[in-house]
Amino acid sequence: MIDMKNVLETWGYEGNPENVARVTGSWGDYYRIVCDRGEGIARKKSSAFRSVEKHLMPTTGDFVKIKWNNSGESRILEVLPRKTSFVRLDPSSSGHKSQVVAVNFDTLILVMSLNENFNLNRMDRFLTIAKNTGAKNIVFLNKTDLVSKEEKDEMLLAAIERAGKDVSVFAGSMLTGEGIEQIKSFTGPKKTIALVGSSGAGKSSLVNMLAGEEIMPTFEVREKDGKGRHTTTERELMLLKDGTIIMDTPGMREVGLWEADAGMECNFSDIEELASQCRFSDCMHDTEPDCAVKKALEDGTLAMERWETYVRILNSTIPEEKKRRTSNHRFRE
Ligand SMILES: Nc1nc2c(ncn2[C@@H]2O[C@H](COP(=O)(O)OP(=O)(O)OP(=O)(O)O)[C@@H](O)[C@H]2O)c(=O)[nH]1
Ligand SMILES: [Mg+2]
Ligand SMILES: [Zn+2]
Repeated sequence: MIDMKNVLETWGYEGNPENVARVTGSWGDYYRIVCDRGEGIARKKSSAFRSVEKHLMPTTGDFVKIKWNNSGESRILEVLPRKTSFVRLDPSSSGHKSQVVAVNFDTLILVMSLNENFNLNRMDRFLTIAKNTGAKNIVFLNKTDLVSKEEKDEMLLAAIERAGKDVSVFAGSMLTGEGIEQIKSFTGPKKTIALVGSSGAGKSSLVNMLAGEEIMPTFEVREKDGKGRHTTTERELMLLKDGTIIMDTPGMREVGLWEADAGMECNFSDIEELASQCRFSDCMHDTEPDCAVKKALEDGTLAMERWETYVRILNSTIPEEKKRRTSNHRFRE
């Protein structure tokens, strides 16, 4: 028999578990919850959420206050403050709405495969958000079995360099198990790990490898371009036998930005530092004299590709953020 008294604690909750549950999945208006009373289905108490913004609605990974119902649907009364959250722009809203990808995680793993999916600019865009969350960030370069040792080393080195010192980057294969030990050094009881990345990168394969069994369906990528088929369609929070709590998410083609402030500073601090050395504080880095950015681009100390990434990222942040930060940048797109 499972010790029902401490269920919520094994799902990562540290406070008083009375009337608290964790959301482990959601389908439309229905949520799957787990708490010390057991596992159940819940819906929002509508009057309690009438004026709550969309990104603060209950979502997979949340701890919520509930009114438990032993014989039917429980009611969600309130979302408890989130320890961490990974939020992106909702691509369908042309940049006006945010979308919560994962909440209450201790470690965020960006899974990127070493085939056509490998893209350092995309990694940058993920990390720009990830560096804001306060969680430990990992980049896992998957599918080493598909590339030569030299190719692997080259891509690994480039990714380590680009990710910066606070991010752990390693490579491996969820076909051969290479790299799983390194990932396991971040797993363990009561720790929540969230997986993000493109469809087909191998997020669900990683879950299965950690679980030691096929608990998530996976599906082969398209042969012609290595793109995934969006096999995982809902976010799901699972408890593994070793006590690790893991969240699998559907693949994201791209990640918009939101609240990218601090992340931007630490990821592009060299560029911000450069821009601060221009003669004019409102320099457009165009025709102005003594422009430090232009000079660095000319003498090669700032790579054009990196500058363009920076401008493109600024271009995808929320409108207010964009206005404030990019009023002095000229866009190439
Ligand atoms: N060769 C090779 N194939 C792998 C590796 N890891 C995963 N795959 C395969 O890649 C395909 C996609 O893997 P999934 O785990 O379904 O990818 P996903 O990131 O969960 O994709 P979505 O659920 O669509 O977001 C599957 O056919 C896996 O078997 C690896 O290390 N090497
Ligand atoms: Mg999947
Ligand atoms: Zn300038």
